[in-house]
Amino acid sequence: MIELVQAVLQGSRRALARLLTAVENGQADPALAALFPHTGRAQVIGITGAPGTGKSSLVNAITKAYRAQGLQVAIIAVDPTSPFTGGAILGDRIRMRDHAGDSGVFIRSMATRGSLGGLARATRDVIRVMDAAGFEVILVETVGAGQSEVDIARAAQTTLVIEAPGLGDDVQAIKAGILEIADVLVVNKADRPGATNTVRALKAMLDLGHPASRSATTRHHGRVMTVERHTLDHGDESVWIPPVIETIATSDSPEGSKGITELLETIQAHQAFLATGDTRRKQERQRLEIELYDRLQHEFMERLRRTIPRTMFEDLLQRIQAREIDPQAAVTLLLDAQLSASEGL
Ligand SMILES: Nc1nc2c(ncn2[C@@H]2O[C@H](COP(=O)(O)OP(=O)(O)O)[C@@H](O)[C@H]2O)c(=O)[nH]1
Ligand SMILES: [Mg+2]
Repeated sequence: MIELVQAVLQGSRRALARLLTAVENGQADPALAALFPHTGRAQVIGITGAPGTGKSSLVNAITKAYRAQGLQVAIIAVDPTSPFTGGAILGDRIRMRDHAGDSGVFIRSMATRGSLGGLARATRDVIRVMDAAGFEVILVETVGAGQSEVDIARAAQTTLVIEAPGLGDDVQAIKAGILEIADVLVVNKADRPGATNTVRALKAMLDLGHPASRSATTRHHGRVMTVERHTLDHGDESVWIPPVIETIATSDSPEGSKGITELLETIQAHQAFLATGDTRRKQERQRLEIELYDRLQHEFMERLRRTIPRTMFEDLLQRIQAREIDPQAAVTLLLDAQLSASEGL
């Protein structure tokens, strides 16, 4: 394992692929511990949104743009709805042939094999390994549908939420929770009719979410930039208001691709915003806090399952249903049993 870690740190792509497989199988804890001091350098960008909005196409376009700047890019495509060889991921693989033979691009697809929570944990680990392997930019594509995707997106420093016109009721696809995690809102397929309406609807939703934004927002070339909030209850803390960017991710439309440069500049602006004062450190701390509790909870339940016989759970359930004890009392009994079992070890 130590040799594998060394090889990954020295940039071996083959070692990286092998280690990632071990990570996904949950067999790489010592390697992850050894790599951890080498993490925290990469720019992690989450790309989330409903299926078909053009996330993979955008990832492709963004990757090209970063490669043109000479940056090494890792891509993680997370699709919880897809079995391991599922259609979406297969499609992505084909699209990613664009980058075949470029050692500055590394692509990894992930699909759920167990719980969605397990997928979120594995994704965080994969991000770390790629970070330690020296990738400057890590793009994480997730299907924005539920809480777990939100958790995955939270692993990113900058989260792009992708919308597209013509996918049903304008912004209906965007749920409030998804909007909350957006640092940048992207209306892709700007070549399609209805894009302007989608932009307008998103901006209206943003104004609702950030009541102070209308008055306090400074506009720079028509774009919403970082603002100072001047309301009494918020002090004068600097706030990021998510800009809305229009893009065309595919280059085969008559107009060619559009908005990619602006999107990269906006991501850069958000990273610069994070770099001001304490923001990045606070954001990372919050991220680590969520992760710590998540891992603790998971590990604790695992230990409980390992030490307490299945029959005890079933017996307790029966007694609860028979109204002999209440659920909280059962929890106390389980915790006591766990405690005495671990003391007996
Ligand atoms: N017209 C148009 N089509 C696009 C654009 N971006 C992506 N598409 C197409 O939309 C479909 C879904 O794109 P994909 O990137 O797979 O979406 P994902 O499911 O969000 O990853 C594909 O057929 C793309 O070629 C765009 O900007 N304009
Ligand atoms: Mg996709």
